[in-house]
Amino acid sequence: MNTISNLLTTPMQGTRVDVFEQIFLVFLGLGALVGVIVIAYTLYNAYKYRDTGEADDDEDLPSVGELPTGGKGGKKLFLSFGISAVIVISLVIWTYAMLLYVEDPADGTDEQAEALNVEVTGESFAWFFEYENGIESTGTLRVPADERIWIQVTSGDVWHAFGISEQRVKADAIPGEYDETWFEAEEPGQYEIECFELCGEYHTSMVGTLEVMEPEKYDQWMDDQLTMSFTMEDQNESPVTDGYVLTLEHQESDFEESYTADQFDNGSIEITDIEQGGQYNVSIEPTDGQFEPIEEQIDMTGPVSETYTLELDATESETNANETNGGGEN
Ligand SMILES: [Cu+2]
Repeated sequence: MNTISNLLTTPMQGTRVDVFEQIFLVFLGLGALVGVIVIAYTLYNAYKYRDTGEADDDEDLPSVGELPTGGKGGKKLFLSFGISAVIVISLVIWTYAMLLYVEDPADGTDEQAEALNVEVTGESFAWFFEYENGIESTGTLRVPADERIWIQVTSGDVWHAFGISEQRVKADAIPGEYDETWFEAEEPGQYEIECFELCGEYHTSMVGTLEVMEPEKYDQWMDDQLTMSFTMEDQNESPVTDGYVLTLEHQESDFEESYTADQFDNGSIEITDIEQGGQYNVSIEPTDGQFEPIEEQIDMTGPVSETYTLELDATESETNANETNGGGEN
């Protein structure tokens, strides 16, 4: 009883694994206790009222056909029913509170908005993950350890069910709907993701991996995903080191940066200060009119590596040639 009152008064916390383990242990402990008491009391009475072969002159001895009145004017009966009722009602309330916590541990706070949110899509027969920053991954969900992760689960075709048994996670994946749940993995490592809804021929192979990483390693991985590499080449595939400026503009945020040719290393640049995936406009402008400008759109869902061929502008180079010639003549 003491354990239950403690559990009732302490604020809810912990992972799903903790919660379900606590519920299991409390039910196991109380069930075992009640079992021991009932069996011990039965054995005690069986021994006490055993047939000794001698007639007993105990007045309390019930006779055949007599209804039991309950010992001591019904006190025993009242007490046992009373205690049982208290135990059962406490268990119901406590379990219900625990399950409410599992349903919504954020409890109206904006904790969820600040947490790591990942959209999970099941589509025959694989799992696809999209982070809030637009980075995508197929088959493997990478998350930092010791952090609450919220997932919004949906399906691209038929009904599936997303589940990670070791993290006590399960959510329906239904087209057009989002089923939201959360988990918090304490131990770095790999855990199996399975589909728990018979969805077709390759249902059993619809598996994935939850990779729980040390937070620093996760940050490093995410930084690597948010990296763009650009290389400028001429028609002969030799690096171009001069005469252009590259502008990178994010369509959904105010990120806009320009990189001049001298910021490139032998015609290549690696841009690592990007914080958002998604749609980017890339434009490469010649600084002295030597090349054709390039306009491109990039949908960043992971590390980007692009090579652009800078074509000599035919008209410009002719003009340049004429100008140079003209200059020479003068
Ligand atoms: Cu499935």
